Amino acid sequence: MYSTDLRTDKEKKSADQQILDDAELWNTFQARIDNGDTIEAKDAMPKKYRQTLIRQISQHAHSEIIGQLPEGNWVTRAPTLKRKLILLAKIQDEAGHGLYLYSAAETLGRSRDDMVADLLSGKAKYSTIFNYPTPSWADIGTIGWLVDGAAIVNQIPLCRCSYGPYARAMVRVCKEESFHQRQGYEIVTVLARGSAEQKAMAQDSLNRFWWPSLMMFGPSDGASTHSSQNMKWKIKRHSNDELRQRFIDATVPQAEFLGLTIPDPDLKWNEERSSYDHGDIDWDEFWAVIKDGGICGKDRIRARRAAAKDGIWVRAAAEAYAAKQSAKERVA
Ligand code: FAQ
Repeated sequence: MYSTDLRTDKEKKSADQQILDDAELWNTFQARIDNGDTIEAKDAMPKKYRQTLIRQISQHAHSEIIGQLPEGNWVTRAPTLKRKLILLAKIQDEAGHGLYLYSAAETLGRSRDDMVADLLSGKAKYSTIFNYPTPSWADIGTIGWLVDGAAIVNQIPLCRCSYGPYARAMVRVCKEESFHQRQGYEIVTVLARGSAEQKAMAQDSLNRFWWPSLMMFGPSDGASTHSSQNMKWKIKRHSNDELRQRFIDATVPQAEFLGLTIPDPDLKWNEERSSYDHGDIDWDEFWAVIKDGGICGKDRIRARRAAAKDGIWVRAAAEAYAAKQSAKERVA
């Protein structure tokens, strides 16, 4: 229904002819990347570059859309009217991020309908973090603090990604994520400074979300299939482990400031590296959540399928309205 592929049919055909799959043309493309050029939608590009971007950007879009669900769980139960308004605004921001990202991916030639179909059929991935439940109000604070915090660390470098439409979308997304992170940290601060029960609620939430937040950065570098090529193409600017370490180093002092304990007995400041050493991440859990959807995967997809079904009449009405408008314009 919606398409932001900016190319005309003729341009699409000529870009197809130019798919840069032989070595010499890959080199030409690589030289542009090395030169710091920004690649735009109408530029010729290797098929693999296009495909990897469609994969990453659509997964990212799906994460933003599915990411509304754990927070949506608390809209009707937010403790005050002010908290409810802030939460609603944040969830709407996440929807907006999903839409910019689907639009950025569409410039590469895949329609939003097709990408959403992949999500609803269970074919497409989205971030594992959103398959964890949010049973307490503290989880809303922890999501802002840790999940948006991790998202910022991962996404700031994406503002300099080689693909222009993705990089530009990321600038606004990161500004909004920054507000989200602060509001989450503020919720956790209030709880950590509140009654013993409230502090325990904040600690329990940190205990449940710490390790899944570290998994958001993807598998360790040795197991990351896409990193090496994506770093050559400047889609990625830093490895998964580098960004994870950056997040840990920034977040540990924030937890200490609140008097909360990071649930990692092996966490230790390493003077030599000027960085924290940390315990082993349970990669079996990570891969199991990807494969089976973890605790909430089935519910998440069920909720999106219901939303797609309930929204059929809205999309039909929008299409009918658009058709009427363009008929009117033709007459005028
Ligand atoms: N979950 O080779 P790599 C947010 C997959 S947005 C599930 O290292 P890559 C906002 C990966 O797809 C959060 N799958 O992959 C918010 C690949 O599988 P494939 C989302 C994962 O792409 C806040 C395989 O593992 N952010 O939080 C995950 O080079 C609060 C091998 O991995 C983005 O999407 C995972 N965590 O690096 C919303 C940022 N990690 O496709 C609401 C953009 C890896 O080959 C509330 N994406 N996989 O079958 C990226 O930066 C990258 O795609 C990485 C993964 C770093 C996520």
